Amino acid sequence: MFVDVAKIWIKAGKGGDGAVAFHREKYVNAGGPDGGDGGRGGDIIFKADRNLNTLMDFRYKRKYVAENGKNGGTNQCTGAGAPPLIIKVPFGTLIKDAETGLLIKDLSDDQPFIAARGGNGGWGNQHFATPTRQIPRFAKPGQPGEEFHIQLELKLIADVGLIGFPNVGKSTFLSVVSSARPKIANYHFTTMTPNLGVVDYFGNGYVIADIPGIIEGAAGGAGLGTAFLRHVERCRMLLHLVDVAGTEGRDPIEDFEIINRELQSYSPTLAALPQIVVANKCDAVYDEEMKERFIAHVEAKGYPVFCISAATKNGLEPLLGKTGELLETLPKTKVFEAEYVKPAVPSEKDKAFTVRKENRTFIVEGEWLFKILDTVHFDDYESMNFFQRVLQSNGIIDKLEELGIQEGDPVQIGDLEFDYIR
Ligand SMILES: Nc1nc2c(ncn2[C@@H]2O[C@H](COP(=O)(O)OP(=O)(O)OP(=O)(O)O)[C@@H](O)[C@H]2O)c(=O)[nH]1
Ligand SMILES: [Mg+2]
Repeated sequence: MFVDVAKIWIKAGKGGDGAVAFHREKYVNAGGPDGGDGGRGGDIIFKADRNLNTLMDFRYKRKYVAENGKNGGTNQCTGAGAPPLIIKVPFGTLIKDAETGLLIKDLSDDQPFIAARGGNGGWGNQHFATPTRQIPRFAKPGQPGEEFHIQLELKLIADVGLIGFPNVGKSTFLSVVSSARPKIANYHFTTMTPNLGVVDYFGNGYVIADIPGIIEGAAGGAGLGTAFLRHVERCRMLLHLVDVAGTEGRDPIEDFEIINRELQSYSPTLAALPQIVVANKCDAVYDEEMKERFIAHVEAKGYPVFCISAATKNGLEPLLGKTGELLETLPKTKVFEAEYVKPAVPSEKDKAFTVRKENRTFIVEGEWLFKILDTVHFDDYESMNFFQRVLQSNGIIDKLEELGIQEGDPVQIGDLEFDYIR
């Protein structure tokens, strides 16, 4: 089964906690603090892999969690960092923020991409010793790893997109110009999943993508809909195949116009790509006039048109040559620009806070403050002192006083509630 979209959840590892430990040695009493730092949590890394061509695996496994860093140890021992979790995806996979749909990364090269960063390890108590605080009984916990709900979306990478009604011979064409062997049959929607083929062009190759046929109303969901058009969205040009023999009793001019309308309603950018029109099944034409009318129609609209027969391989050379020539003048395959911006993590410097009074309680709020709060051990005198100094040195005490706080008034900071003591 071909799967080209998937929603998954990724979570990088948490950093290991810093250790609280004191140096122990025979004949040495009251050694200094020597608790080591926690190791970094594992990152979540995406890497494009040429051997993959579907997002099928992500149907069955939707949670990807990297390992946590190890906690710090005694004797200044730093905990081990966790290895990254590497997720392999096909070339051309887009990573989007699941909620907003904004593009985080277009994975269309070999470069690994760190999608979620592991948390830093916490500092061990060895860092918190000062001349006046010689026995720090606290250490910092590791930071959490980043986590995201993301949508993966495959947009194949090809130079040329083959578009047209079902049964016009797109797959037959691909099979005679490349070594690809797509299924070919005389019914609609033989092709249910995209096929890629490489055309040899003076030693260089260009890649053609054959996608399922499009019918009238496809943009509204008719037939297989237009979802597959995403696989020709990065193409540099299109080959628009039309059955000029009218083997199914349709008029080629009408077919041509319908497809262009469907393209337009799916994406004006896609519809504006350079198009070469390929009049196929010329071997089976019995109404020469219909064919001539068709050629005159598309030429009048400014499109180059080539008459071929994919079945008898007639007329292929000039078409493939022209396609190669045109490609030389066109920009490279599109790489989509990232749109998503990670919400800024409040930096140490950005110490904004608010204080408000509700009934008698003074409520202090500030993301950074909540983070520090997480690291405080309230049963430890030194640790409490440290927190009090944070409140003092950042002007929070001043602000409380300014708002008229009195001895014994309740103060609430996150989950912590205490009575104010001057
Ligand atoms: N006479 C004639 N028949 C052709 C030619 N090219 C393809 N056919 C036939 O047309 C039918 C459809 O061919 P496919 O290549 O499967 O068509 P398609 O456009 O890929 O069709 P879908 O995958 O269903 O969209 C098959 O029976 C082919 O043998 C041609 O040049 N001349
Ligand atoms: Mg086909």
